[in-house]
Order: sequence, then C-alpha cells, then structure tokens
Amino acid sequence: MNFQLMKNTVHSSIHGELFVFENLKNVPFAIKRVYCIKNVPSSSLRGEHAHTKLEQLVICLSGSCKFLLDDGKSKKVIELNSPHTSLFIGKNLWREMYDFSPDCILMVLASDFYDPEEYIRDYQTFLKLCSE
Ligand code: T46
Repeated sequence: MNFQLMKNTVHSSIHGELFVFENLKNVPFAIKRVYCIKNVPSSSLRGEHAHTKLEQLVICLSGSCKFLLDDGKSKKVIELNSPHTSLFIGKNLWREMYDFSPDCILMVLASDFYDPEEYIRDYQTFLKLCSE
C-alpha cells in the first residue's frame, strides 16, 4: 500500500522541541502547499476521497486522530498521536479521518497546489480505477 510512517527530524533541548521538514530531504517531494486541520468534532468524518496525483505528508502536531487507508484491495487503520512520526500518503489511496481528539492539530505538507479536479470523491469510481 502506498503509505509510509516516517520518523521526523527533531531537535530537543530543555527549552523544548523543534521539528524540521525539508524538501526532498526528510520530505519525499517538493512542498508546494501547507494546510492545517483543527477543531474537528469527535463525531466528524473527514476525507472520503483519493488523489490521482497528489502526495502528502501528515503531521499530528497535537492530540490524535485515525486514518483509514484503502488501496481498493485492503484497508489499514493508522493512529496518529505524536509529532515525532509523520504519515506519507501517496496517490491512489482512499482516506478517511475520524476519532479526532479535541486538541488534535494536523499539519499537512502537499506536493502540489489545491486542485479540486484531482480528487476522486466517489468510492465506486475509486474502486473502478483501482481495478484498471
Ligand atoms: C486530504 C486530507 C488529509 C481549499 O480551498 N484548499 C486546500 O488546500 C484544501 C486542502 C481544502 N480547501 C477547501 C475545500 C473545502 O471547501 O477546504 C474545504 C475542506 O476541504 P476537504 O473537505 O477536502 O477537507 P478534508 O479534511 O476532507 O481533506 C483534506 C484535504 O483536502 C485532502 O487533500 O488528503 O485533508
């Protein structure tokens, strides 16, 4: 499945922790966009789509949430609960995000600008593309 859990680069001292993300070094693509998700009600379901081109690195800066990842053949649930690990999500993976804690803050680094045309939002269409 086209995802990977990656250990983040952190500089820790008695004064706190500093996390570093650099293009094509510890981020496996050139970053064109950064967005954040927070204040998600615990009952909310986000995502429910796949991307035909986009690659992303998701960092849970605070709190926790779950990602269901689906490549059309199998499904895997990943819990993000630490800024020390990030989740790389490649293209053609259906994702659903849920079980957000009240303090959850996600920061997402993306390989391209926002393009709503590049989303697959219909699950049956996604399954059909997977079987081609
Ligand atoms: C993903 C998961 C992890 C923009 O205008 N620009 C942006 O860059 C983004 C990401 C979103 N938006 C707008 C589009 C919608 O009106 O923000 C609204 C919420 O977006 P969406 O419903 O796609 O949010 P999620 O949390 O379901 O999905 C997001 C990303 O869109 C998606 O790429 O993989 O987070």
